[in-house]
Amino acid sequence: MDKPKVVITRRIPDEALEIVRKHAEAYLWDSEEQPIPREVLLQEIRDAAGILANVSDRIDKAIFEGAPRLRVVSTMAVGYDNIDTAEATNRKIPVGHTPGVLTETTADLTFALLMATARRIVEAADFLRDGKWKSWAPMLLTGPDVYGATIGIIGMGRIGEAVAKRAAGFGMKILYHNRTRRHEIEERLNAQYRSLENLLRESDFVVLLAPSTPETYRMMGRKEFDMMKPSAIFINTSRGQNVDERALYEALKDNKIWAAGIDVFEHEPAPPDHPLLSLPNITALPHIGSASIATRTAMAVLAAKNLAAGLAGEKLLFCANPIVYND
Ligand code: 8YV
Repeated sequence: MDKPKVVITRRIPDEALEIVRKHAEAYLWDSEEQPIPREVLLQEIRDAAGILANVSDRIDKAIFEGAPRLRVVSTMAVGYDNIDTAEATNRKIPVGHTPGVLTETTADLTFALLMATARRIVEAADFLRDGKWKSWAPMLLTGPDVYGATIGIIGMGRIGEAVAKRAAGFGMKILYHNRTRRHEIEERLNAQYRSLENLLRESDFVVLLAPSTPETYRMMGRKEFDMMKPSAIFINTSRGQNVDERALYEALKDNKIWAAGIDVFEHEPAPPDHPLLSLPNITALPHIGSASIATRTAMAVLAAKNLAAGLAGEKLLFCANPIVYND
């Protein structure tokens, strides 16, 4: 019997590609630099039974309408805000994603960004490389301490908890805000629940880790930045859509907050002339939260397994819309 066709929108590690090729004929957009053009995706999806996508592919209604044979969508990410899951659910198409395998790696990067922003590590490395190190001065390149400071985590899911664990190791006071209270984390990590407003007012580091949903769209805006301490640092390793970038720009420019470290933008890839990149008090990264070799490989393998399960008519290992399995 002929294998079903699938579309893979990016070059993925061989291990994952082998899993896909066991179960399907793969159309592979074999590039790490260029995203698959929309017209190529629309063309290739017409007779495909599956798609292995990632965060920068918009899997919207037009894609579903143009893919009458589609049986499974699998994304190599924990977040699936780029996929019209409501449309997938209407069509009884399961959407696979990759939670769990990236938790610790993303928490590492979140903490690295927090430390880099506080201790001005990128700026200091550039200072040295640019030949600006002429003499030692007591207050040269100084920043706030991380050890013993108060961290406020917005979004206490898997990654939030992993960041809290790291914060505990740094002797930090841990505050959190979440849709639901997590009593077990409060006990285990000595974390304290706060309203969003109180968290913003009390924290030295505000770390945003909420998923991107209609409710969290631009949840950090002018009002929220105004509530933060002028000495506070804002970190975002979730989604750019959760932040009003203009309000962040103004808060940084007018020194309403001390600095920010961000791994995500509302529109990615962000161009080099993005206004936020013109500011001295921001450390910005190109969405590398989960970018360790082992984790990206594990994500690709899990995405391939979700795809294979969907093609075989089996339940996905991790499904974003499990409602499709209800009768
Ligand atoms: C991924 C992410 O690197 O998993 C997510 O939701 O944002 C990152 O871990 C990215 O989505 C790659 O597709």
